[in-house]
Amino acid sequence: MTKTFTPSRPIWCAGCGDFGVLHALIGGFEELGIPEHERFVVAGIGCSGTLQNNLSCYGYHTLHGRVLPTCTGAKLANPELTVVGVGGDGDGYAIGGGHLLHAFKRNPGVAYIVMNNGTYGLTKGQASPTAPEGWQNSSSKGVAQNLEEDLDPIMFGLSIPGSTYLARAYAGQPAQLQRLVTGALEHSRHGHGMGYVEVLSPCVTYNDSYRDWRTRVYDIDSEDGYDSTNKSSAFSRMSELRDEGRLPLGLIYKGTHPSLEAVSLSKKYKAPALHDLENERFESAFEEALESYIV
Ligand SMILES: Cc1ncc(C[n+]2csc(CCOP(=O)(O)OP(=O)(O)O)c2C)c(N)n1
Ligand code: SF4
Ligand SMILES: [Mg+2]
Repeated sequence: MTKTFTPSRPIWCAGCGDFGVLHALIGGFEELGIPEHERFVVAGIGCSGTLQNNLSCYGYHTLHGRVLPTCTGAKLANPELTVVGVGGDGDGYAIGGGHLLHAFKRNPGVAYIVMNNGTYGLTKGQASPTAPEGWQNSSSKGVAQNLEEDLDPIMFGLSIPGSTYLARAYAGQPAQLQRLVTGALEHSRHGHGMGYVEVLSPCVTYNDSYRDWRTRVYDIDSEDGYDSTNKSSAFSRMSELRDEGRLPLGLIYKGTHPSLEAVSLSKKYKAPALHDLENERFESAFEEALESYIV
């Protein structure tokens, strides 16, 4: 690397929950001693998708909804990188929803942090898949009431065999948020697969949910007898809490399943970035490939 850039200041509204997520991610990188050149942060489209500009890392602003396939490709190309996906609920659960399913199923060594504010913040407050039925944004006129039930992405993750780390945090509870984000980074870096954290991150401009969420959050980490290693009992408990209108926070599930890179990379199928480029065999193949483009 010959040039470094100073991270820019966030463009978010004062009070946006995404500030807390940025702080937790920086804290996690520092706590685990991950050097800047080994951090690769892939961001979605939306207010949340600007986060990678505000910390020291390699960053990539991907197409709307394509955070997870991009992260998966990067991890397979160079498993030595710490790959982190960041984005919004619109990005990850609407246009990117199909990719979320397959990422849970494939379990790549990627940390994925979703800033869920129940709305499309950047495009001025339309309902996202996590907006509750009957919701209407707090500021703009002409946006119709949401007629659909909200999606619970943690329950979605629990229903997919292969998912290994499912957590929910709240931007208004920074200590727990920090612990869960650092846990997801550790999980994904140490070959256990995808570390997923959904962060309830209020949009103060279009869905100022701080007061409502503060009264509804429920700390599963301190519930006696809760077993975060049992998927089916975790699913039933999440379902009960949903019926009671609660928002469970904490490490909801942590299990074991081989990571995508562990099952697909081997001595024979080596990650592209780990090939010895000085090797004469590759040098001639590279020259040959380049020549094939000359007409
Ligand atoms: C293919 C495509 N479709 C639509 C858009 C318009 N668009 C920009 S951001 C966004 C939604 C952002 O919502 P979310 O992911 O929740 O992020 P937030 O702004 O709330 O952080 C949409 C629909 C786009 N940029 N690209
Ligand atoms: S519009 Fe909402 S999501 Fe976007 S920066 Fe402002 S508070 Fe955050
Ligand atoms: Mg959003």
